[in-house]
Amino acid sequence: MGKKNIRRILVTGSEGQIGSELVTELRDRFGAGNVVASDLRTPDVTGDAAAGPFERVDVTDREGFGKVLQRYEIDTIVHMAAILSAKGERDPGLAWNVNVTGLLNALELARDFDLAQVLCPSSIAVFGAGCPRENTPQETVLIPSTMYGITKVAGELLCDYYVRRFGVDARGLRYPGIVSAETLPGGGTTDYAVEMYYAAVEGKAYRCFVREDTRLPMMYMPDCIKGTIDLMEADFDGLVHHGNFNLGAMSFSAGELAASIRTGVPGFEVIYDPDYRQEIAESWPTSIDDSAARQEWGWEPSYDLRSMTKDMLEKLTARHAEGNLYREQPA
Ligand code: NAD
Ligand code: AKB
Repeated sequence: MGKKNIRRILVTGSEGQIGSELVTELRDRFGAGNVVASDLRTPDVTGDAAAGPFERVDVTDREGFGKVLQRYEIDTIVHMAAILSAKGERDPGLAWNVNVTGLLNALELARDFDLAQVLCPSSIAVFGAGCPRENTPQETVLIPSTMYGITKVAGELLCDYYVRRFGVDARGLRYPGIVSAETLPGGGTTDYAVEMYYAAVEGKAYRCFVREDTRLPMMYMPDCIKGTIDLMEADFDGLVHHGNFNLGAMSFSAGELAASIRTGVPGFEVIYDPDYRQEIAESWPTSIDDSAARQEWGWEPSYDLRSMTKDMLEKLTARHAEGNLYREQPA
């Protein structure tokens, strides 16, 4: 397991917040023609996705998914297709179908085609009632409150089962909330962290859907991409865990984020107006113990809140000046 060179990669959910930036980085490393982007949604042909192949793949359709693997002689699936927490609460059945059936299809296809690797992210959403919220350990009770969290626990268990039972090299990381400047987030509880930067750069007040004192673990996109690729490349034999690595970087409250943004945009105003996502946020950790990832494959983040804010404001301000701030995902 994990012995073959990674040569031909299919990224599912490639039009999403993480997939869109991961495809660019994977193409830089492995060659544009070796990284096939795929999603339900068709990309903007003038964007980065045009730099390599794209196929429309619905991950819940195993046959169609398999045909693309065959056509491109794929040996690695990076499985980013998912329905996130807030959207998942609006349609729990869809979240189960995409997140669990979609992953099961990826794992079964990995057996059928003897793939070298399947990587599927998990989330801090696996945690819930009964787990310590501060410095949440790798091993703890997993009783999530959302359908999204339930699907992520199921996904971790499926990955570990396929490793043990069928010898599939399946790997996964529990990302915290991801902050990024390229593609807007796709319907999660941590979306406020990204939205706050956009509002500030536009000179608008931001209506924040969690309370000022809501503290969550977060990570800047360059660290998310680095961690994902580092785990893909880690020696399988050195891994004790497989589908569920805690991954930490920074932790801040909504109020601390607003204060950080004010260092670059003085006078930026935030109105706190919590909705149903407050309860979801409160069920998640405030910080994460990621020592297993550090020990087993050398995880180490680079960005903290200050350096992330500096970079986010520089990037978004430059785009705003060009009249190209929003690269919005369709609903
Ligand atoms: P996103 O919502 O931005 O993108 C998901 C993509 O999946 C979308 O482009 C969507 O069109 C696609 N998709 C939905 N249903 C599909 C289907 N049936 N077939 C194919 N594609 C489909 O999500 P993201 O933020 O890029 O997340 C990627 C992964 O990382 C997910 O597993 C998510 O749970 C995980 N994660 C993300 C965050 C975060 O803050 N972004 C945090 C923790 C975990
Ligand atoms: C969400 O808020 O749903 C995601 C996540 C932390 O999994 N960003």
